[in-house]
Amino acid sequence: MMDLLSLREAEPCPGSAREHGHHTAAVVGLGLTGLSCARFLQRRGVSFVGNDTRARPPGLDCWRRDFPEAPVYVGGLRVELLKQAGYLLLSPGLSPNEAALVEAAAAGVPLLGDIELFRRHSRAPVVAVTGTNGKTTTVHLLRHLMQASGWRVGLGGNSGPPALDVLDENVDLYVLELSSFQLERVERMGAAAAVVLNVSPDHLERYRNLRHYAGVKRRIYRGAEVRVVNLDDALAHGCRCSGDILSYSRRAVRAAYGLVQRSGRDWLMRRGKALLPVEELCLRGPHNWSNALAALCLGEAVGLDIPEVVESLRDFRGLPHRLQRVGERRGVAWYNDSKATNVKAARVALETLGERAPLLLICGGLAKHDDYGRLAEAARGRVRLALCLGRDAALLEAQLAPHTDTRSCATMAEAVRIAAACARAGDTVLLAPACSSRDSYRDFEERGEDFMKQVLALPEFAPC
Ligand code: UMA
Repeated sequence: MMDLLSLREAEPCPGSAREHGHHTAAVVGLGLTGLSCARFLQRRGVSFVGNDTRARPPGLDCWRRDFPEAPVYVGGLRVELLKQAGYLLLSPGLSPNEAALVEAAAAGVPLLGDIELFRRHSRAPVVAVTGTNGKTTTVHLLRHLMQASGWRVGLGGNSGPPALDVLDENVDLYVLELSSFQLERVERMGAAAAVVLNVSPDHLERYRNLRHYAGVKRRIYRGAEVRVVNLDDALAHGCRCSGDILSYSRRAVRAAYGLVQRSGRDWLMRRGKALLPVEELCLRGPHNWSNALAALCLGEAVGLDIPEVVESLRDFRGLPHRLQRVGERRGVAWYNDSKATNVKAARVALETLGERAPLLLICGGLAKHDDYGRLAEAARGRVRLALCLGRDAALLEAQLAPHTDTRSCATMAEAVRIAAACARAGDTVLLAPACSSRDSYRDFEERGEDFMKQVLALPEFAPC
């Protein structure tokens, strides 16, 4: 039988599962990842089937158009089909506790993810980044720095494009953003450099507790040549793995990279030497300075000349929907942090922007297994009015009401209208939902775009 797991063979061999009328691979989940797995298998001439629990998964039409030869089954997992496959390629959103998957695994069918496949087939070094918050900013910043130095960089993973879609690009280095869901199915990442940026409660519907979630994140360090370590977050770096360590911290002086105060200004610092004042970065807030320190460590770990590229930090403008300054209207600043989908991220936004101005907060959506009392704590003394939206608006209102005025809004348009009417010169209006967008939107990006659309349509609005 061909080496099913390495999949380096293009053709099925005599005696293979395919010859017996079975399929080599079963792609489970017809979302973005499932489609990227199918493209990968098709490029290599491996036969496959598709299966999804949903009656109309988002990738179904695309599957039927692009892989007409590959049978597809929707509306439930087919345990007999899965047990006959050579291996399963699971999408990250699917819990491995699904009964059919447990049964297939018990029958000896390997359960892989797209990242494991990527790892086995990539021919360039990989930098791997995970963390509850800041992953996307860090990977884009790292790519920006590497490109400024002439490196060809393939970027993919959790914030897209799916990793397997960038696998065949001609690059010097891959930078992968990885979620805990993706890391569940990775045995040994073997990255050139890896980091867990931070760990705070998220996805606790899938994990037993925070320690379990943190442990899954730290799988990213397995086999790493250099472990980049955030000394400010104990949950992020406790790991008994081999490999060199490169550390950063906003506090500890013993870290290789950190912050230092010189003449009343905070500077990014490398081994005691000041690099750049943080106020010259477009990225705002201490959490983003941490992300910048992580990107510098990762760059150094793979051979980037940091003093040479440090100037390029200045022109990295950040990413949409992440504490993005939208513009100003009648002396009121407007920010879009739709990506703040959990309490920790929303707290960071409140702490960062609430330093300087009273806030009007737009929040809500689909609440997570999170401590919304902690959001209320951060709102106290900072938020003048909270406008609560979405399915769990009442839950957020109940938590916030002891600390600030609250209003419930039916739509984003209504929230923006009320915020515009109530804001006074010197205030800041901030969208930081602390909730998933999935009750009303496709994703946080669609939610952020809706917010921006409403805001940009306000009379006299001056965009950035
Ligand atoms: N689903 C089913 N039945 C199935 C398969 C999936 O109900 O048979 C559901 C899942 O439970 C989930 C949804 O469908 O609610 C999407 O799951 P998926 O695995 O099909 O998702 P993809 O479309 O492949 O997108 C995934 C990542 N999504 C998740 O991990 C949930 C995307 O990250 C990622 O961009 C994409 O792969 C490419 O790598 C998004 C995300 O929300 C941004 N990630 C989470 C996060 O950042 O917190 C982890």
